[in-house]
Amino acid sequence: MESGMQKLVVVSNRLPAALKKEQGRWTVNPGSGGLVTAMAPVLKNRGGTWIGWSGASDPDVDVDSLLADFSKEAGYELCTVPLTKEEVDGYYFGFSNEIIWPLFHDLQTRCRFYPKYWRAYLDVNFKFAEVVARKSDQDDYIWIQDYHLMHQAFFLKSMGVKRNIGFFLHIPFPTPDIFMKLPWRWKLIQALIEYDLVGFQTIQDRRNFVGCLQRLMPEARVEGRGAVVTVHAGNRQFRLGAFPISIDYNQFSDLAKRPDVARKAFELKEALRHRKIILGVDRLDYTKGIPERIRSIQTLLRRYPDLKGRMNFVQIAVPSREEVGEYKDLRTEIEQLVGRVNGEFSFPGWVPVHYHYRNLPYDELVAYYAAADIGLVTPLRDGMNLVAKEYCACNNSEDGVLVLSEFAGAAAQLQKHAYLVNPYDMDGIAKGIHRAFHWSKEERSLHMSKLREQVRKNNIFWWVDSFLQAGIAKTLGDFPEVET
Ligand code: ADQ
Repeated sequence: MESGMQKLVVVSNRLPAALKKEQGRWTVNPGSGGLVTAMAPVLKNRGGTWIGWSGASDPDVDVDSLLADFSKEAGYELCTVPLTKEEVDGYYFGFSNEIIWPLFHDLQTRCRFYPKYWRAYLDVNFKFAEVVARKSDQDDYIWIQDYHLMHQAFFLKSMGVKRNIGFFLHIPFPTPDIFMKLPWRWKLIQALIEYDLVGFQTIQDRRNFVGCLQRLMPEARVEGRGAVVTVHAGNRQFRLGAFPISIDYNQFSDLAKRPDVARKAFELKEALRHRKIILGVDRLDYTKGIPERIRSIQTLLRRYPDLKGRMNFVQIAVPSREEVGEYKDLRTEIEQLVGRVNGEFSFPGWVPVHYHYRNLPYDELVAYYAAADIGLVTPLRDGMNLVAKEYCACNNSEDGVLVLSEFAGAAAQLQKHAYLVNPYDMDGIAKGIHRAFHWSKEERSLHMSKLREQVRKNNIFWWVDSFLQAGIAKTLGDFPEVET
């Protein structure tokens, strides 16, 4: 640990290592996402702790001893918040996934505003805050991740615990008209203004938050311009910022260059007889617009019959929230749609849609990215969307095209060089794909190289640095501009 640096305490719903029961035995599986990759060196250098739920609700598991070895190797402490099955049901599956997730993605009709969910959310947030209070001291910097834990600053203050504390929202923040539907809107806003810094993915999310705040507290005012501003609301003064999250660009680009991965990419192209590959990669979630995307492929083939036999659409769907009824229904809907489109167009030797419902190893995922001619990323709404950035990072040959939803946070940064589409507009997506097929090599390479430069510069390490700088700096200096 480097001396003189403020210790960092990261708090998220799940720890970066998950406990899983496999064949009757509990094992620790390290997480591999971008957040873990970016935070690990920072936690190691500054010294730090990551607090979260381990994924085990079984009272007989000795979680602490299971995590001790992992902590030693990682170089920072892992600390678990034990949760019962009932708590997980109410706070995670209930409040987080059935209220905040759909509401903040503008899908209010999917919300179940049950008061018992709200109570469970508060109870679990209080439990987390008790652990944060115990595991940190006044000089530490506390960084709370995401919508499951919006009440941390509020509860710490109510306990009389003083901390410098920041919050980052990974999902969008809705407009006032949508946010005002939340029965607990006032309490949530009151909780969020207790942070010293609240970070969003885009400037638009930040504007939406200010809009909601001013509906509820008309006297609230914003001072400053640029990526980080100061808000005065009642007796509170705090910072708001836009920090678009990103990926470890080099890790993806280098992996795509590795000879075995490049060979895999070539084998994929060969298996598909060097037809154009259109690729979709998502967690199986209703916000990702997968059914709409498959319908747009159907439209594409109906409108442009010359493409029959000349392209393949590959959709990789990563299993997610499988125990939830709505997600099971979505899976069925997608499978039926894939069947319908393949039934309508296939002929001997050609099946237009290839659908994979499984967790691919990373090198295989990267091989798909590297092989694809078009990255088709069309969420109905998304905080950022890392798949769009991963696709660009892996496209070392710079001859791919990114077709991107205008409602993904990533569009704010990538709009100049991606082909932007409305994910609800099947004709528009079909037209976009058709146009992208006809871009010249020069055009593709010009746009892709610009996209890659953007992702390489504003990578995940830049994201961590800029948030911490905004959270820890006493005065607001010059913050890198964020594209709106
Ligand atoms: P997600 O909704 O999960 O994240 P996204 O940003 O697209 O969405 O990230 C998905 C991640 O899953 C990617 O990093 C991808 O590589 C990974 N993945 C995809 N297929 C995989 C596979 N087969 N095996 C393993 N991993 C796979 C939320 C918000 C987003 C926001 C992120 C980060 O909803 O808007 O971008 O957090 O803030």
